[in-house]
Amino acid sequence: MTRTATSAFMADVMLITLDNPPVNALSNALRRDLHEELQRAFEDAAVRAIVLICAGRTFVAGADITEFGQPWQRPSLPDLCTFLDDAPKPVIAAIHGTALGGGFELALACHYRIAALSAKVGLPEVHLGILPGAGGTQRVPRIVGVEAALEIITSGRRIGATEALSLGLIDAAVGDAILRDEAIAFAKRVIADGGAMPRIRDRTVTVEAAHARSDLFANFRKANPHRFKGFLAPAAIVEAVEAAVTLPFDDGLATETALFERLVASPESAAQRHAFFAEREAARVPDIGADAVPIDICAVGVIGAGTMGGGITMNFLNAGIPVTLVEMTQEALDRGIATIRRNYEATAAKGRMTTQHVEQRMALISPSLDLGALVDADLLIEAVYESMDVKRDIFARLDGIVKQGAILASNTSFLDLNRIAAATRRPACVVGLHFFSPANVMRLLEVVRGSATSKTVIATAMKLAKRIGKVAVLSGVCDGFIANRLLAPRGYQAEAMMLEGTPIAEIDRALVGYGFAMGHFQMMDLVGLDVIGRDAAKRTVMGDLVAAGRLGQKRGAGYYDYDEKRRPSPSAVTAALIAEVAAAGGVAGAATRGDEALLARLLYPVVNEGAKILDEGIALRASDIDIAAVLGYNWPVYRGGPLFWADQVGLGRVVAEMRALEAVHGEVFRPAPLLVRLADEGRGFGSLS
Ligand code: TC6
Repeated sequence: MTRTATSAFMADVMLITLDNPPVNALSNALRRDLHEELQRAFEDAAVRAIVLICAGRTFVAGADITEFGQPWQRPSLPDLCTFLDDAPKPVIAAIHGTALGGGFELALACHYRIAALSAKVGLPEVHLGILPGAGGTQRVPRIVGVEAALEIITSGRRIGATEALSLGLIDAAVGDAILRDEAIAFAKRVIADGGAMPRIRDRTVTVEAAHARSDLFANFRKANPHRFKGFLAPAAIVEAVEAAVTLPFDDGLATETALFERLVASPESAAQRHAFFAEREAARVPDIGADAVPIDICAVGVIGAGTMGGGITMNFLNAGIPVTLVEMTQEALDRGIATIRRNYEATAAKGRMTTQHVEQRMALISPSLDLGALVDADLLIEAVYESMDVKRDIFARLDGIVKQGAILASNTSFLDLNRIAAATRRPACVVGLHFFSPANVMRLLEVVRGSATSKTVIATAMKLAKRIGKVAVLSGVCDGFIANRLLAPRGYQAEAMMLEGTPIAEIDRALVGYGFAMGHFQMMDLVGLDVIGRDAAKRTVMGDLVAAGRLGQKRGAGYYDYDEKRRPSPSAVTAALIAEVAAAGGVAGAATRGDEALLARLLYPVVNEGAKILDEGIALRASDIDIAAVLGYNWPVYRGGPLFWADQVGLGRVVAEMRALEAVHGEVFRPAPLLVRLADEGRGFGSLS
């Protein structure tokens, strides 16, 4: 068995190198090997100081998440940190890449930390529904104070070396190339200065200062409600940090361990871990291997400077890739560019970027009214009006203009990509790149594979997605692709229940209670009812609302009435319209009441659609469908996505309840064959991977 930790002795200093690719996660094997190496170094009289350093691209990126849920093998990570805390000689952590979670906690249990200037540290456990369970909640407040610790641990943000140095989280920052030499030199200085072994656990100043401020924790919760809603971990983090203030160090650690154990066993954490791996798994396309070499994307062309085109453009500017932005009229072009600038300036005003960065990004745009300006682009993305004729026309024209090998992408959200591709003589170069609005914010990118799309093009799109900070999910061609098709039934059911007499506020409340940021009708009002395309031939509540000038939040009235602070309240006008439309359509039925019944009605059809999408081969795997819902539709991450959630409910129960709904509401609730098969076999979607 290869050892994951090895030692080399260099005059007084033992250099222990951790080597567990790809990210040096603290697996059972690594902890055991590290413990043995440390033990040897502690016992060797010739060793006077120890440097912990990592091979490969990063310092330790955390505990090994794949081993969660199994009992710890000894030494556990907290044991290892205590072992370091009790070390009889100075230990120095030398950090490059990212020291995250348990990796940073390991470094915090050392006496000193030296980092490469490009390194980042952080405690991102909150994103996995857990807390730093190896002393992080006890040590960080002892360094940075309680308020800063709460902010760092509940946000999970990564902290660059310079900031970490100013916060005292590390003791030195040095050039990347000289980290190893500087760490050894640091160790030698420590030896020369008498071998001091400062332990963070012994620091008391900051936690004692918090004793008198009992309101600190309540205030933090109040100031950050969005971090707490629905999630278990942030509240547990606050409790653990509070223990750092009120209890001696070892008792605080015991509290932290108990909270960690509770969280790691929770369905919420299981769901968040599922999302973590789903995000990474999505990048793998089984039939695309090393033979499909992605092409370099050095210049991009975007056609259409509207809301989508502008947002898409920003992704590339942010990644330093120049964009030629083409519109039909000067006015539309100017408006689009002004919007991009305004977005950047708003970010700068919040202190999240400098004005110099704003100008650098804006300078990467070449505006044009001429498709001919796209001749040198490696990738063209069409983001114009959703009309097959318009799109086919643009693709045919682009075909005559752009260079050989360029990729032609459509941002269509539902049109048949194969028909668009057929308008060109190079369908192998055509792909769908479906961004979600706002395109510069939402992390999902559906990469739509047409029947002729080449492997090179798919490989390029998947790689590019990562470069621009998106999570790519591969979709086959169908109406709505994965995410829109998946979520459409939720909207249909919301509207059906509305006509049957269920108050829209109750429907929305059930969705918000489940964990969505807002309900279906609130969402419609936010987007704007005039923006959402409707079947003009059919009388709908939405159509009537638009006709009455109730366009949504922007007009202070849509499904709801809004006050000047944009707070919604039920509208008598809407209620009357609903009753009229229901009567005109002859809608019968009774109101659905109670969150459980409402959620079954709203969300089981989504699960069912997911089963169909999977069975038809539109999605590669169940976890792709989950991550598309989480990242494209803000499905609450602590539910893991619709299929993971259905597994947790139990597919047997889902099918039984759907059959009961089918008896009342008809075919739309008929369980899909895959769902029935899995339920009959007592399996879940998770068993398919
Ligand atoms: C913790 O520490 C708790 C402590 C308390 C204990 C009491 N474990 O993201 P990438 C895999 S919780 C196992 O594509 P990047 C990942 O699945 C942990 N595997 O690379 C992928 O595998 P694949 C707290 C892990 O360069 C491969 O490594 N730490 C882990 O874009 C490459 O990953 C975190 O939450 C892990 N901890 O980003 C940090 N981490 O190739 C989580 C990664 O088979 N990790 N893998 O698909 C990250 O944020 C990023 O991976 C990164 C590297 C920034 C380290």
